[in-house]
Amino acid sequence: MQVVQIPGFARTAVARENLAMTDVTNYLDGRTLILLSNREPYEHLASAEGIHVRQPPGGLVSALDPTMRRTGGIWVAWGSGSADRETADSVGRLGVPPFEPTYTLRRVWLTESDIDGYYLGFANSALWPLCHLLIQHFEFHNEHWECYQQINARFATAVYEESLRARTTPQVWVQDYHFALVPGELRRYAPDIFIHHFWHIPFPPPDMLRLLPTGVPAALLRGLLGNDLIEFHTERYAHNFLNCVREFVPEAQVRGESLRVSVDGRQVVLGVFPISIDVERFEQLALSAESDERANALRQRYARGGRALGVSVDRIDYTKGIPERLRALDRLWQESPELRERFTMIIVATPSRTELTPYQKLEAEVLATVRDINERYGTPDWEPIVLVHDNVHPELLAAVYRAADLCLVSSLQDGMNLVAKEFVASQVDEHGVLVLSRFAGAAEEIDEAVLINPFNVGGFADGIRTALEMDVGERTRRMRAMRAQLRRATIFDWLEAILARCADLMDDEEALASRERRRGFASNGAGNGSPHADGGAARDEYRLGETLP
Ligand code: ADQ
Repeated sequence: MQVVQIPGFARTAVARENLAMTDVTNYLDGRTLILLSNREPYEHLASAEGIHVRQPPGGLVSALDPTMRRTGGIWVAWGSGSADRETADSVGRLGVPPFEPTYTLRRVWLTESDIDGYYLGFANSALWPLCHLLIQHFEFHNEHWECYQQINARFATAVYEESLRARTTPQVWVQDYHFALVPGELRRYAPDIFIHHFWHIPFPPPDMLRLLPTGVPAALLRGLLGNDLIEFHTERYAHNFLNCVREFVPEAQVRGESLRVSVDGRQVVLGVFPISIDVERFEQLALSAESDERANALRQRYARGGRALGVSVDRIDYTKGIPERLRALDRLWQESPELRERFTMIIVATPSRTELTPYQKLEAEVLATVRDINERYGTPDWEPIVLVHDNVHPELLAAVYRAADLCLVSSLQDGMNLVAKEFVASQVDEHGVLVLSRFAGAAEEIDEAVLINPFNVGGFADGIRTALEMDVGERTRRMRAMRAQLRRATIFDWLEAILARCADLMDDEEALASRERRRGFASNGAGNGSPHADGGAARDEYRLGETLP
């Protein structure tokens, strides 16, 4: 087996490591971080030239990979690459990064039918639409739910096995809606382990969960209540979660004002941690000479003669409001003919979850609507919408964001929306306006954007007009304020805030356990001088549950 190194791969990885980031390892205090996510940080792919390794794009991997490399943790994920089995041992383990291993990747194998039921089925056809309040796309099949339970149990077992191998006390961090049942399952094997969970998408109000068959909402919530800490982007999502617990988990006591739940004699804490991006990386990409050249070329081609340039970047997903955006543009050019030829829109849209019918229909609709708009309004000199129907590398994205005078984010619902933040970080010339859906988590955080409601076509078109007509002074003032705000809240600040909160909670737990032990020793006649009576000794003695079920 030969593994080919992709040019630039190692360089990119090392460059990221060198970026200024707070050393969050302090907060782990020697513990082993076990991370669980659906997507893996390194994927091996077979090709004619041999086996390639690839780091899937995305903010989460680029923020967590350096942390894992420094701390030597364990990352558990679905082994999705075509050559993943050949590059791992018989259990699915391998050292990563592949050319300079510092931590362990544990791959979990899924069959086609597992993926259909757990990932495409329950996670993406039931939970995803419900969490985004888009019930017209909601589909429930009992076999998908059963598969989701089985696969969650399989991942929980893998995490548990890895926790037994960890050299120091493990701390488990679960990512997202693919794994709602993992914390509860893991807690059964390992009652004392510290588990926390980041929920990347909105958490819905109880009426949405009520669309699931009886018993399913309670099972999902009990699974999540296996955590010690659950992290959301916004306070609204945290309160929705608490309202769901009130409604579906009668044995739990909810304390809304302190964002806590008491259940099974344990405390579950909720926290609000809005995710962000690697701001410095986007800024550097946008400032590079290549970006400068690309941005100029883009403006010359699409924004010459005083034309404005708009951009949008999304996966083709019905939550992102792409048809609504196209309707608003259509309305704008219909009602304001003077804006035709004055403004070109670059829409970067990458296919996503193409196995699912709603996604196939949406893609076809987007392509047809763009064609129709271009035919109706286009002139020999002007193409209203330039569709980049592809995945674009971050260097090019940064240049497009930099070149643009406005960025349209029109999500119908969105946990946060990182595109809004990437645009702001890349706006090094400070001339762009962010037109942002009030239903994206980002709208609760970013001041100075032009907020729109994507369901209101006329209002959305007015928002675009406002952005186009905004004078330079106002644009610069707003962008400068957004950039200053973003620099104070990067993905590394997010990571640090979460790990710091975990450290505080673990200290509290250890102090409590230590007090209880002291009480126990006292009643057993053991003195306070016992080596087992302090928190440090408790940590050395840490034991997980006895056996796997
Ligand atoms: P997503 O739904 O994927 O994430 P988003 O936050 O916008 O949504 O992140 C998408 C990422 O993919 C961005 O980094 C963007 O640059 C990139 N991307 C999109 N289209 C691309 C293209 N055509 N080419 C290249 N890159 C592209 C989920 C939740 C969000 C939440 C994030 C993080 O749905 O609400 O913000 O997780 O928690």
